[in-house]
Amino acid sequence: MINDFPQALTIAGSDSDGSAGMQADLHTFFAEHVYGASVITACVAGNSYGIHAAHNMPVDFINQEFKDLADDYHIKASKTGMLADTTLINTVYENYTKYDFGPLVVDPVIVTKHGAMLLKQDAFDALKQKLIPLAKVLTPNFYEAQKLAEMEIKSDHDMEVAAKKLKQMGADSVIIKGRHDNENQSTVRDYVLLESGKSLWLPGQYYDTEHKNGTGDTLSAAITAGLAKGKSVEDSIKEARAYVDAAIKHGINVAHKFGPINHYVKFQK
Ligand code: PXL
Repeated sequence: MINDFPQALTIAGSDSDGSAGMQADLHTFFAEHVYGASVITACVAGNSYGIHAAHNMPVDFINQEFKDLADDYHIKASKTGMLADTTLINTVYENYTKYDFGPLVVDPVIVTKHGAMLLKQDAFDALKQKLIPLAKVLTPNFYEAQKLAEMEIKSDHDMEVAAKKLKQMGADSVIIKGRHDNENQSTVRDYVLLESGKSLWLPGQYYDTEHKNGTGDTLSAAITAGLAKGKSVEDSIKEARAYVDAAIKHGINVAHKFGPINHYVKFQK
């Protein structure tokens, strides 16, 4: 039967070095056994040292990408990555609400591991008002959670308050990725607040490596893959974390500075 294989969509920017953005998402979809389609929003030129140029796609082109997928494919779940500015956020909003592309995972990409800004400051309002209310799952890192919730996070309690605030903005479920802030600390904990109100702390191993570019993209893509296969949000999040953990732990030796994680880990014995 046409379209019975699980299909997922990434709405994101292309990263020329393949470590992050759309490329990381597509690597992840492949590893998770879902077919990956892509709506490209922007392109960045860069490598493991940094981002050196960026271009946004024209709105008409993005509209056409959505239309072509809607006309032919049956996307079961989608995610957003780099959206760059208010125009692109509005374009994605309009298309996403026009077609059926399944539940949406919103990765509120703001800044890269090299410190390059991927979202304009004046686009925060559009992100909050348009995109977050569409999110089945919102996946901010520690920094993005502070920015979006407009508060400092200094304790477990703050993390819980920030997640509640983000849920009140309209996200069904929220996972805030923990920060590693202590030299002697070997674990890092993420906080999850589910649609039902159930919450959980997910402890993970901290790995002292610079090869972590694309970690957030990979996590949100793996959650999207889980949803595309019909898994629950909770199971999708837990399995996505296990994948990212393994992909960092069993790193590959690619690039000199902030290199990629190992998306192939599932194929290795
Ligand atoms: O990992 C965040 C990210 C998202 N999207 C694009 C990127 C990056 C980081 O480098 O280049 C296109």
